[in-house]
Amino acid sequence: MFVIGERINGMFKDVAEAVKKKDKEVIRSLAKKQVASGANALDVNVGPSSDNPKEVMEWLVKTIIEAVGDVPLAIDTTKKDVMEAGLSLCRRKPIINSVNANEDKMKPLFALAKKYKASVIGLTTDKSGIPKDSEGRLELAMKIIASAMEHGIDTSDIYIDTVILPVNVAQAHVKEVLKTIRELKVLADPAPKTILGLSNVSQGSQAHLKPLINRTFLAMAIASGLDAAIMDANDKDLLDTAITAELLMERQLYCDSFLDAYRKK
Ligand code: THG
Repeated sequence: MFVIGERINGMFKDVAEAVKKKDKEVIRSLAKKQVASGANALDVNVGPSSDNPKEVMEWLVKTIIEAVGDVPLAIDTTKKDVMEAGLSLCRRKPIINSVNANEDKMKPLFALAKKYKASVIGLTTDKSGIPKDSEGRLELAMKIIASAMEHGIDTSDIYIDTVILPVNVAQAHVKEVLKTIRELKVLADPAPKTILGLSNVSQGSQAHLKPLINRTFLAMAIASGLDAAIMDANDKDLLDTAITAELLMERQLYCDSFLDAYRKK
């Protein structure tokens, strides 16, 4: 499982405050803690309320690199200039988070992916929003894969995000998302990687239920073939669940110390 830590996102109060006060220590310690917990990459999102998102992205990326230089970053923004500002500072192969299936979105961002040798997360959404079923999501996924190929991007550099919504308002979407992940693995050859913004699923649910919903859904998604997740890397039960689900799917050889063995790798 490729784990992208979700925590450096301006939607979290501590991050928004650190940005306002230019308090590097908060960001540095969030970066280090996620990596120590097992994050393979870190998501970086300036949050919804920033009025100078480009500067904030530059400050965040620089601060994170000071703390954990070798860790790949997922630059999480809808704005092209903010995206390029982040990508241009990355040392390790960055991840563009994200494009959707609109050609006017894909064209400039696939150009950036070539320029910075980045991987790309493709959301199965377009101008009409998020499809309600797996057929709609698959159609958009295939559009993204076809367009990537036209732009000379390898399918192995594409992560398809089948877009999970909060279960409290979009309950029927959950099984459609899982179905899309399963079908992507057989429909496209070579198959793209699949990814989810996991915590979306429990947004709006009661706080004590969120970790339970997250880890149950993650186990189901891994059983469906999920390769990567933007998630709470600091939640030890969640990571243990991911490791165990992968073990049960025979993605790792069994031994009694499988949790430690995975973390040592
Ligand atoms: N796909 C892709 N990128 C994404 C998402 C996605 N980036 C952003 C988001 N979705 C993933 N990151 C988060 C981070 C936090 C939460 C959800 C998704 C979250 N936070 C809690 C809440 O809002 O209830 C807690 C907030 C708090 O404690 O202040 O749920 O889907 N490609």
